[in-house]
Amino acid sequence: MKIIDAKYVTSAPDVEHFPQSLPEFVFCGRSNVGKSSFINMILNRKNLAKTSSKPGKTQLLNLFLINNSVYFVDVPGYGYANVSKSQLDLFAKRVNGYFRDSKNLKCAFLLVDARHDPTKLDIQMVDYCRQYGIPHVIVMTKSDGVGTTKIYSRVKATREVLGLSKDDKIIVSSTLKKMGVDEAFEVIDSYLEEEGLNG
Ligand SMILES: Nc1nc2c(ncn2[C@@H]2O[C@H](COP(=O)(O)OP(=O)(O)OP(=O)(O)O)[C@@H](O)[C@H]2O)c(=O)[nH]1
Ligand SMILES: [Mg+2]
Repeated sequence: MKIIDAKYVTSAPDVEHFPQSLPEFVFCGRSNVGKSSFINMILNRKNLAKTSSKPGKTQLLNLFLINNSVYFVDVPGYGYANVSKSQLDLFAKRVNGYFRDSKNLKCAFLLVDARHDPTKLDIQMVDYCRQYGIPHVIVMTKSDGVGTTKIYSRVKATREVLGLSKDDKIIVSSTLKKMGVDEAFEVIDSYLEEEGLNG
């Protein structure tokens, strides 16, 4: 898929508010893990998805329309202590509702921080996808914060903690080094081809 056009469409509380029925790719993970930054990087747009050093920036399901044919969905992050419990509950409700109700979700990009072992909530997210048969791929963000010699052991540890098999794909990513773009599009293209849609 070559990005010809990418634009922000709307922020919606649920899938009923999505303007069109199009194939969707969702980007989820802990608050501040780098979801919005990853979207901007792969779309090669600076601040299309709003990023922030303060967690909890993304609160609704933010929809981006790519080449008038695909949606990228930027969802609220989970599990950040500085956001009130009631707000976290609302975010979780929106994300769970999205997974439950979306009929067009092709693949979930599950982002985890390369610098640390996946958290309990990360593990839950992967288990959830497995349980409901949601195609998913793991993205290890902020890999620039790990020395190049250490990254292999970080990938290995992440595989172990998340219980991934050899065939489960991991994308090592860094927005500073622009790493992970081609790999992300390989995944996206493979799902679009499956649908007979050439991106
Ligand atoms: N060094 C480094 N910093 C990154 C990377 N990706 C994201 N960041 C930084 O991490 C912070 C959070 O990034 P966001 O993209 O806003 O994170 P998010 O997951 O969308 O956060 P919420 O919307 O709050 O859930 C920002 O300060 C980014 O600049 C990366 O690959 N390397
Ligand atoms: Mg965000």
